[in-house]
Amino acid sequence: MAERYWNEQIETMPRDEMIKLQSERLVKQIKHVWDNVPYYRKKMEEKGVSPDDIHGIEDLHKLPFLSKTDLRDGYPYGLLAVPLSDCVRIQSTSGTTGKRVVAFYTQNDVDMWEDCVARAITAAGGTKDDVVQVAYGYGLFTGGSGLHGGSHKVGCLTLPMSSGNTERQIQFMIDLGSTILCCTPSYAAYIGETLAEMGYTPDDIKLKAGIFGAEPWTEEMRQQIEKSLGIKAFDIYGLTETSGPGVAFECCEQKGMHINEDNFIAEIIDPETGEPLPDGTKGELVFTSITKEAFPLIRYRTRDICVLSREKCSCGRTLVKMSKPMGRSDDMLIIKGVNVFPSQIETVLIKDFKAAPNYQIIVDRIGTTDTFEIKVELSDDMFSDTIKDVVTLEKKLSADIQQILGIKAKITLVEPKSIPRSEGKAVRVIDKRRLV
Ligand code: DLL
Repeated sequence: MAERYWNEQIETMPRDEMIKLQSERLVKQIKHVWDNVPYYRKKMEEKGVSPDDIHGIEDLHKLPFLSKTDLRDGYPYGLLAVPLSDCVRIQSTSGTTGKRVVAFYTQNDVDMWEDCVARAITAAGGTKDDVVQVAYGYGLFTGGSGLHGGSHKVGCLTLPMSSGNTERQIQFMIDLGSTILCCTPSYAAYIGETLAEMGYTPDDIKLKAGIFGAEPWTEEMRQQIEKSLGIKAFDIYGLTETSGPGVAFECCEQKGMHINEDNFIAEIIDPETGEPLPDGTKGELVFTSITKEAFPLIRYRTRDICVLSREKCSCGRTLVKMSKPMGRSDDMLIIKGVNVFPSQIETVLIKDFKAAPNYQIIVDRIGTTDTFEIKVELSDDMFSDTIKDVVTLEKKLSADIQQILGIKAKITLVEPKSIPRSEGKAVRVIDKRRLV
């Protein structure tokens, strides 16, 4: 089947034309923030740069970075670039520490955002004939309203379920024939688990695709979700600060996410030095939003670690691709001096368990020594195995974890269903060291 695009002209635009478009928009955007946001003007003046120095994307590196701290300092209106009366929406991050970040949208900003999500839904095979079940949380979180708006734009029949009430999700899915499910990957795994518990198989539902994001998930988890729901699972990326989901989306190749470059210029930098790194190098993702009116972000440091690739994609899109984020630089745990990303642990667990495991990473400190425990839930099948089998599994997990991370973890196997399920972003790490 021929690949379908939401905006073919943009999604398959030749590179030189895209650079020209980005450059024009960047020049305009820099003038906009200089004229309307004193905070930006001050930061630019401190770096000795003015709009006269910015002629195109080749000058991007001259501009100062913006971090979450800047957004918190500017809370709530400090980075607003239009009169508040021109704004039609506010969304906010799910941050649990410190002040939340609030993002503002004009009607044009909402239209741009929904257009980006419409591209993602189309790339996942969505058309106006689809029934889209939105099981991301609604409210200040951008997941629900973002997918909802994109689904409307495509003309899909939209089911605004929000997250939670999983049995009811499944009942509606069956009764109303949902064909596309949108939620976090951890919630998709939970829905798959509940479907089986309710005595259904993937043949009893009409789902064909899922659009999952908002948290890191591994290839192993993708395979497990695809199997449990009988679908093709697509990744979607975004953050509140840059509008929400839809900054980047996966196509049929399922190998990296295309960044909507006509709206967001992506860079990879060395997180330590801030130096831009070439495509293909792992580093911190930085975005400049070149079309947003109300809340433009210039060189915003996402903290997400990934790789950009400009290799030709079989879907025909020319938009640059980002790899799945390999964790956030601020999510990385340092345990006994070793860098640990929860996704590394998930990969091992799924490999050894052959299924999406439910797990929790617990880090603590006794005296000056870190303790590192991984609680892993046994499946019903394993629970009925002999003690000997369970001990063997525990040993294998422990050895595999040590091999990947270079440090030893205490593996604790726990009863089925004893680890809390997630209906939104999963909380995998309990770092008790931060509490003191
Ligand atoms: O999570 C927006 C979103 C909603 C994206 C629904 C996709 C789907 P925040 O709550 O501001 O916004 O969190 C943004 O979540 O910096 C990443 O660390 C992480 N994240 C988002 N999408 C992915 C993904 C929404 N596909 C932060 N894979 C980002 C891995 C992701 N991490």
